[in-house]
Amino acid sequence: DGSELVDIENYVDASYAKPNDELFGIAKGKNVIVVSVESTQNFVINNKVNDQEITPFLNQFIKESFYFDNFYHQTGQGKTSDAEFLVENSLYPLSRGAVFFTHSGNQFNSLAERLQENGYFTNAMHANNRSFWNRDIMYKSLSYERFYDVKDYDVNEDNSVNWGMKDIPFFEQSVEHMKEMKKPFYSKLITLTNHHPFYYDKEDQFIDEFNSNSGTLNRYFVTVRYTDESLKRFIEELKESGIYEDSIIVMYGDHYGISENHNEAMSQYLGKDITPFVSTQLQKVPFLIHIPGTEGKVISKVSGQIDIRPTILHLLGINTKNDIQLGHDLFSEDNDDLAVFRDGRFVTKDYVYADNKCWDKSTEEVTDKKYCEPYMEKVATELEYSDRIIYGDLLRFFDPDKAKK
Ligand code: GP9
Ligand code: MN
Repeated sequence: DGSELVDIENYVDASYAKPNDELFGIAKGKNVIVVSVESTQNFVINNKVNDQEITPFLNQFIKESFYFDNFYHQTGQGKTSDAEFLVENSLYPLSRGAVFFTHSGNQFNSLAERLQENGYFTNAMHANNRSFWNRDIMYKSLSYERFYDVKDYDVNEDNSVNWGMKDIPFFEQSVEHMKEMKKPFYSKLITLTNHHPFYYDKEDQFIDEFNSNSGTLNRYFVTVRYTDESLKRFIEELKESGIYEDSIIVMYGDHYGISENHNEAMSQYLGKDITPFVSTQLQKVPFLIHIPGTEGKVISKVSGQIDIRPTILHLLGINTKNDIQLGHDLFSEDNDDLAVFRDGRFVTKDYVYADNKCWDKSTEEVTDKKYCEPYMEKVATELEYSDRIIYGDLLRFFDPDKAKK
């Protein structure tokens, strides 16, 4: 009957982050282009390998954007699909399995649904089989009107590598589709080339491999560099087509690319031991929002993928006061400076909770647990509420119109 929702609604109400007056609605009516950048971790940003820049384009583009340098992925076993879930619903994915498979029949109040209500043509673009991660089913529940899948792209042996279509032709052909779209549109594009095991063609190699005992990490730099190049071309093509000026562009890394199996090589690259603290910091992924006509800025609040939905909606001038969401508008003064991982680790302004220990960010060493304790209950409550919503399909009882009254 929905009585299970009462505690959750109260919790969400109490943690509502009021939009920033200056930015609320600044991008009203613009197209929304969201790029899920495969396996891209934040340590490659403004960094080098063999003295060569790994992401020369992104290093430039973040200067023209709002760039969040303390932003974490919050995914579990559902990987890319979990990131999509976080962005759409501002809820956590599940601790086991992929919610895209297990709960695709649930009712959701997704980002796409809110945009569709506001006159947007909502679509996803990804040159893979449409049933991968159960997307064909889940995208319907998430209110995507159209899924441009592998069949909508001209894919052949020449323009494929590793998992499928290369990112450069993918973006080229995606812009062709965008030109035909009804405006304003919301497109989510998912890249593919920088995916484990990070295979690439010689012709797409712009920097040298790293030299360690992990071929995976060695190649990773090369494929990240390739994806960076593809993003550069994408932006150029958006500019040529005139879409750029009418769009906000959001890019986020979906999850880690380099697992803990490569700690020895990673330690060689970073020049330090991979402690549980460092492992947690390695879960930072790039996140940026580009708004035409707005100057760039680095925002260092602690944040995560769960915060994307309210942040975007408020930029578009769409209220989320009555929505059931667990993230916070990152431009709000009320933001909580907290990132909760699906596995229970968390990051605050000054501390990291990992391996059942509390770590001081300034020393990178273990400190007294009492510093992390004030957050523990909140972290557990949030994960618990999110699970309850999903397992109980509770949003079917939620009536936003009633909530408004
Ligand atoms: C597949 C792509 C990769 O379509 O999104 O998924 P991942 O293995 O990263 O979850
Ligand atoms: Mn992925």
